[in-house]
Amino acid sequence: MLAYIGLGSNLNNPKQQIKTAVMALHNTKDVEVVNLSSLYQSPPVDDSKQPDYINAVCEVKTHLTALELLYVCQDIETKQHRVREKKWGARTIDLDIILYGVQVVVSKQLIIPHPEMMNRAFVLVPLAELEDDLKVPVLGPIQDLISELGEFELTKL
Ligand code: A4P
Ligand code: MG
Repeated sequence: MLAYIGLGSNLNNPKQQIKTAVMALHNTKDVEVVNLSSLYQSPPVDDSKQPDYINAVCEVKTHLTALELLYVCQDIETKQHRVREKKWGARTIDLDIILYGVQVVVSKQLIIPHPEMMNRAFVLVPLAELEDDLKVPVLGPIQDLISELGEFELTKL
C-alpha cells in the first residue's frame, strides 16, 4: 500500500524534527519512505503568536494497516515529544496520515482522507509536488483542491 504522511513542526529546530521523523518512519519494520517533498514554511493556521511551521509530506510503501501506521506515527511523536518535554515544554512534531491508498476510513481513532487536508496549503502543495495528477478519494483532483484554497501564504524552502 502507498500512503502519504504529513509532517509539521514549529519548535526546537523544526527542519531537524522533520528529518528525524522521516528517518524514524524509514527505520520502521514494514515501512519504506519512497518519496519526500521539499520543506515548506507557513504561519500557523490558528494562533499567530506561535512561530511559523515547517511542513513536508512523505510517501511511504507499507504492509501495515492504516491503524498500525497511525500507531507508528504516534510512537514517533511520543519519542520526539519526550526529548522536547525535558527541554522545551511544547509540542515539536505532528505526523498525520493524509491518504492511505484509495481507502476511506472513518473511525473514532482515524479519519482518512485527513479531514483538514482540503483547507491546508501546507498539505496540498507538498502532496501535489509528489504526485501532480493525484485524485484524492472523495475530494477530487489535487489541482482542483489547490485552486479552491484561494489565497495562501506558503514558502518553499
Ligand atoms: N486522527 C484522526 N484521523 C487522523 C489521521 N488521518 N492522522 C486522530 C493522524 N491522526 C488522526 O491528533 C489527535 C487525534 O487525531 C489522534 O488521537 C488520532 O487518533 P494529535 O496529533 O494527537 O493532536 P493534535 O496534534 O492536537 O491534532 P491535529 O489535528 O494533528 O492538529 P492539527 O489540526 O494538525 O494542528 N499551521 C501550519 N502552518 N502548519 C501546521 O502543520 N499544525 C497545527 C496542528 C496547527 N497549525 C498549523 C499546523
Ligand atoms: Mg496530528
